[in-house]
Amino acid sequence: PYSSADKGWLRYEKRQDLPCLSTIVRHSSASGEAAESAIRELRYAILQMTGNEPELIATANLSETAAHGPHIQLAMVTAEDLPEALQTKELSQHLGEEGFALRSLPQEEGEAVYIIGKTEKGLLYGTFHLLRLLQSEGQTLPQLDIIENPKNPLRMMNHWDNMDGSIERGYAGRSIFFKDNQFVQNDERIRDYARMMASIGINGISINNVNVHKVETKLITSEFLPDVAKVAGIFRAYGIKLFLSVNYASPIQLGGLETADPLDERVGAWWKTKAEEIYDAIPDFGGFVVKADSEHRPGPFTYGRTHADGSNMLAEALEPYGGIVIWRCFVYNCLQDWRDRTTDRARAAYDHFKPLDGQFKDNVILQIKNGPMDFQVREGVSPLLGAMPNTNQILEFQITQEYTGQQRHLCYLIPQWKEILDFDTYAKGAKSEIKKVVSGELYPYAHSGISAVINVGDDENWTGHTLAQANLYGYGRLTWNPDLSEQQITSEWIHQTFGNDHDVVEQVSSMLAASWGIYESYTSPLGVGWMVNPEHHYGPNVDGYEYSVWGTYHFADCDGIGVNRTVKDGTGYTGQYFPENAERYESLVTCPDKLLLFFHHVPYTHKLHSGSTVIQHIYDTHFAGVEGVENLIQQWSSLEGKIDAKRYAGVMARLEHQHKHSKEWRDIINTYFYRKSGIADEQNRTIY
Ligand code: GCW
Repeated sequence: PYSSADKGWLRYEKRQDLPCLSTIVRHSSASGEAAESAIRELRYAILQMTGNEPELIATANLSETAAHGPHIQLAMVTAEDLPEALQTKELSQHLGEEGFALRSLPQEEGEAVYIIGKTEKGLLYGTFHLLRLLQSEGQTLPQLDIIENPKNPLRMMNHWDNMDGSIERGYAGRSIFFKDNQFVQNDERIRDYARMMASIGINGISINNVNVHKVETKLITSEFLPDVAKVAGIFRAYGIKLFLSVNYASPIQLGGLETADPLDERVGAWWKTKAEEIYDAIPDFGGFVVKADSEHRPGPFTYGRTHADGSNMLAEALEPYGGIVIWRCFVYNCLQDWRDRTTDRARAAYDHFKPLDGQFKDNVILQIKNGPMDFQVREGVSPLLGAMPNTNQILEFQITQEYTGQQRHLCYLIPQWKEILDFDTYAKGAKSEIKKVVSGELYPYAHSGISAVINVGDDENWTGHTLAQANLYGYGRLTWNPDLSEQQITSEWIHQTFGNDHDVVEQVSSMLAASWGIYESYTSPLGVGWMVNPEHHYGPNVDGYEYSVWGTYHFADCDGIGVNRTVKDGTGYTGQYFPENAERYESLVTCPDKLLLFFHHVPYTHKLHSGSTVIQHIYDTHFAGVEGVENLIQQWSSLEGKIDAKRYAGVMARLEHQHKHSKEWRDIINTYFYRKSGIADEQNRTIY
C-alpha cells in the first residue's frame, strides 16, 4: 500500500535484537479509523523489522492462541477489560485527549506491552512512539512505563503549494497534492505523507499556498471540494485535520459581490453559506489560514477596517462547526523609502496587532513568524509573541530553507528553533519562555501551538537534501515536546533513518549540530541578514535589497554597518520587548554579539565581546565557514560504505555544491566589506 518514495524515518530496517512479537491483541475499545491505522503500522513495521507479520486477534481469543511470549495490546483507557494494574487513577487522570501510555505488564500469556489512549489518536501516537523506541540502540522489549501528552494543542504544517504543481519557496520538487491545476490522481504519496506526519504528532495541515491565486481561490467551491474531501479523508485516518488557505477577496472573486468589506452584511452572509457548504463536504474541516493585507494580498485595510474586523467575520462563519481562523501577522509595508528612517519592517507586526489585543473572537488565532523580519539565518525573536495576553497565538517556523540554503546547503534548524522556544519573553516575569506562550501555559488561550512552512515536495527523498529530513522530523518532535533536547531528537532521527552504526550516529550528529553555525558564518555575520539575491533569495548579494523598495536594509557604508533599532536614537524597535530584553538589546554593552548588527549601527572597528572587531569578525567567520564545510565533507566521506550508495552520493553531491557556493559567499562578502571599510585582514588572507 505504500509508495516507492524514500521511506524517510519510517524505514523499519531489519533488527537482529528484537523479540519476535508474534501477536497484536486488539481490545474491542480500540476501534475506529485511526486505530486501524495504528494496527496497520504496527503489523507492517514489525514485519519489516523481524520478518514475521504478527497475527491480529481480539482479546476474547487471547487464551486460545499461541500468544505465549512478548506481544502488544491496544486498548482505550476507559475499557473495562483492561487488567486491574492499568485501571489506575493516575492513568485516567493524566492522559489527555491526544496522549498515550506505554506499559509493560507480565501476563500469563507472556510479556505484554500495552498501548493505551484516551482516544484513538492516542493509540496512533503511542504506536509510533513504541516503534521509535524499538528502533533505538540496544532496545529489546524495554520495561515501559511512559505517559505522554503533547505540549502544544495545535501542531501544524503549512504548505505553500500551488495547484499548477509549483511550490512557493519549495526546494524538493513539485507538489505532492496538485498537478496541472487538478489534484493528483494517485494518492499513495499523500498516504505515506500522512503516516510520516502522524508519526511525529502533526494534527493539522493546510495544503495550499497562503498566496491564494486564481485557481486556488476555487478550492472552497463545488469544483474542488470533493477532491479536498478525499485528502481530508486520508488525513483523518491519521488524526490530522485539513485546513485551507483562503483568498480574503473570495466574496468578490467567487460570490459576485463588489466588496469584501468585513462589516458589510452580505459579505458575512456569503461566508456563512460558504462555511455550511464546506462542512457538508468535510465535517471535521479544520478552518482557514489567511494572509491578508500583506505583500499585495487583499484584506480588511482596503475598507478601512481592522484585522480584528476581518478575522472575526470569518470566525463567525466557522464557529458553529468548531472551525478556526488562523490569521497571519506577516503584515508590513513592502514599499519603503530609504530616506525615511522611522519606518522599520521589524516593528510592523507588533505595531499592527498589539493594539488589537482582546478584540479577537475565541476561534481566531494569530500566527506569528518567529522573528520580526522573515525567517533569516538569525534575527531577534518576535516581540509580539507573549505580548497579547487576551489573544490566541500560534508560532510560525519555516522548515523550507528559503534563507538558510534552500536544501542544497546543510542547515539543521533544531538548534535555532530551540533557542527561540527557550527565549524568555519576561511577559509574566522570568520563565515566560516562548514555548510557554504558544503551549497555552502562560495565558489561558483557547487555541495555540506551533505551525511551520513545510519543506517537502515530490522529490524521491521528500526534502531534496536527505539530511533536510531531519528538520522535518525534528520540527514535529519539538512541537510535541519543546523540552526534548537537540541530542535526543537527532539521535532518534539517525537511528530510524540510518540505523545503529556507531560511526554513523556520531558523525551525522556532529555534522547536523555544526551546520547552522557553519551556514551563518559564511553568510550573515552578527545578525545582519538579507545579503541575498532578490526574489529567489539564493546566493550572496550584499546590496541585493539595499537599494530596493522592499526595504530590508543593513545600511552598510564606508564607516559602519547595522540597523539602529534602539529607542534612544533608532527606530525604537527595542522598545517593543518587555523591559528585561529591551534593556539588554538597547545597550551596546549587553547586546549579544550574535545580534549586534540587527540592533545597532556600529563602525567596522567596533570591538565585540569576543575581543575581535566587527570587520575582523566578518573576515574570520567567512574563512572559517568554508573550512567548516570542508569538515562536513570529510565527516561524510568517512561514512562511505556504511550508508547505502544512493543516499551517500546524493548527500555528497550537495555537500560539494555547498563547498563551492560557500567560497563564493566568502569571497563576495569579504571583498565587499574590505573595499567599503578599507581595513585589511589581520592575517593577510586572500581577499579579492
Ligand atoms: O518569506 C516570504 C516569502 C514569500 C512568502 C511570504 C509569506 C508565501 O519570500 O514567498 O509568501 O514570506 O510568508 O507570506
